[in-house]
Amino acid sequence: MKNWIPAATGLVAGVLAATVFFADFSSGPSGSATNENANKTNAEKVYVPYGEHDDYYMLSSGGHSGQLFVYGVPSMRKLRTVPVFTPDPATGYGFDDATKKMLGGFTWGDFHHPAISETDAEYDGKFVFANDVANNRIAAVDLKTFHTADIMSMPNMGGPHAGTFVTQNTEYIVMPTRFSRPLGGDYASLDQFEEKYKGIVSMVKFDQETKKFDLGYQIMLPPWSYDLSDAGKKVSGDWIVMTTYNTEFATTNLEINASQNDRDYIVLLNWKELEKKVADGQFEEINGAKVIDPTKVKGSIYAIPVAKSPHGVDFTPDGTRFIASGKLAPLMTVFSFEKAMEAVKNEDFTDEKFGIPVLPYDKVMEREVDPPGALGPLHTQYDDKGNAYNTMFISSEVIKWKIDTGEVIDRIPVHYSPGHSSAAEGDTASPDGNWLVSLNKIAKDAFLSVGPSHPESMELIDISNDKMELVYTNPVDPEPHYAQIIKADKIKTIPIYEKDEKRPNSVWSQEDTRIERKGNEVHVYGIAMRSKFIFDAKSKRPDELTVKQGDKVFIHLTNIDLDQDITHGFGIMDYNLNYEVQPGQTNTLEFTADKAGTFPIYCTNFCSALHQEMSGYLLVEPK
Ligand code: CUK
Ligand code: CUA
Repeated sequence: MKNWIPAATGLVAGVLAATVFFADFSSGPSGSATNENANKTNAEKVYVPYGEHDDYYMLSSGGHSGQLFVYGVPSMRKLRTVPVFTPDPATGYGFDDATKKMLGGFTWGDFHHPAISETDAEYDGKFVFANDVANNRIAAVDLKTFHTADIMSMPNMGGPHAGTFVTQNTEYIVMPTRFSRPLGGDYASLDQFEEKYKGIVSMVKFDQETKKFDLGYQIMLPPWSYDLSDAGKKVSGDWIVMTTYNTEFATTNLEINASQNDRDYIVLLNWKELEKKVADGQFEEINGAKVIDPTKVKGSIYAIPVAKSPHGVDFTPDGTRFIASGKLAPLMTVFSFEKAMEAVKNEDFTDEKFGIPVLPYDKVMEREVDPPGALGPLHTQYDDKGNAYNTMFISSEVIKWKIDTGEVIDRIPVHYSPGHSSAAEGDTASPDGNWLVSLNKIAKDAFLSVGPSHPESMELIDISNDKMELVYTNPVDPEPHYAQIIKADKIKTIPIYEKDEKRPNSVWSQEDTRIERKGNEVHVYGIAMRSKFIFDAKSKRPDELTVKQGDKVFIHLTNIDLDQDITHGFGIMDYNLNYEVQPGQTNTLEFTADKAGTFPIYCTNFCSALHQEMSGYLLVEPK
């Protein structure tokens, strides 16, 4: 997306000059009597006193940090970075065995779109799913612990940018690819683009009991380059929509070559019918995936023309319409789901591409919304009063308009170049309609300078009245794309990991601690507690671990402090190792003691007044 900033610079600068605008902390009473924010200043609206908590969690993409950023709304205070696709020394994520295995050797990821699990088209607060555009991975974070529960690599993909979206009961997590690519990433000359390169949609299952992913099936599509997608709700609950931006089959200079056609397509597909076809055996097994090919398996997949190079497409809360954002065409296009179904039923097709029937634009399209001077619409969010909110990347504003009539109700400048915005409960069948956060790519001089690269920004907008009001601006690390805002009481975290004597490798009493040697493997069954490590209580020095150079060492550590917030860390000097055990948790660290010498071990997480004393030694006898 950054590559179209240069073309837009003039416009951005123009808007900048015209609308230097800061959050007004002194504004007086406003709004209706029913609005609980009425009669509050902007500063009061975001102020959450000590001891009280925010009304919402905002689960935000951490972009190419690969992590999940967690905020409170309306305070906009950052609560935590949850490591997902990238190792994190602060929590030892990617250092202990289980998380290291989950990361599969990758040291970065590109997480764009969080999707909270849903029940009946409402966020249920159980899990949040994430896409790694860079390495074709999908992750699930358990919202009981805010720990990543599973990561799966998906074959045949070319960057699942167009995910992550869930169907309305989390039957599937949908992951369409951005880049077209030969299946399996095999070699094929770019001259064979149209015939050999494919777009793939992965339909991923997640078992909430075992907390494991399973690749349900994949859909093979033409190399049109898929962008943002969404799953239907209620009447449209069996359907998925996706935008495409390269129906030109450009293989170089996409900036120009993929922007030639006046229309690209929206792909509309019925995941439930396709699921049945897969169950009927109508698939090919390719690189371990069940792949459906629309040139061989007819029906269930359709294309609708849309204004050139669209970006996002989003179903309305009632599921009766979907709204595409033009990106290059300054339009929001409202499509009728009912009319699309009529065209499908009557086989009212204008054309067929790669076995995919094309529906007539003028019959399925209900309205084009084109506010004067608005440029670069990207994504749509909703409130509880039938309004849509669009971010305008180039004209740097959020536009509020009535879905039913297309009437523009209000426009507000944001600073600057918003990608997504996120409304409270905004992707559900019942958005809350009080807050919207604009996720801006450029902050310019809004904050103290930290050098040539400035922070990005999040701007909190009060949308509870007809007129939108900007109430707060927050700097953020690079680079949130999308975020979802969920009512805080829907997320039920656990205070500690329950004691479980049957858990493999766990030790719960000092007498059971021990060091066992099997050939050149050394297994430590140890305890972390305030304020000591116990590797072997019977030893002269229970916190000493002596091994031989070349030994494979496994440190199984259980934190027996069953008190909330008493986490212990475990760092080994010069070994580049650190991991943590949260209250009641057991984690294993595996490493080869390849360096001989004397290495202090210490608790890295402050845990008591005697935290400094919580230490020991690793002694590695030379060969
Ligand atoms: S994309 Cu970044 S602003 Cu990855 Cu959701 Cu539209
Ligand atoms: Cu345990 Cu610090």
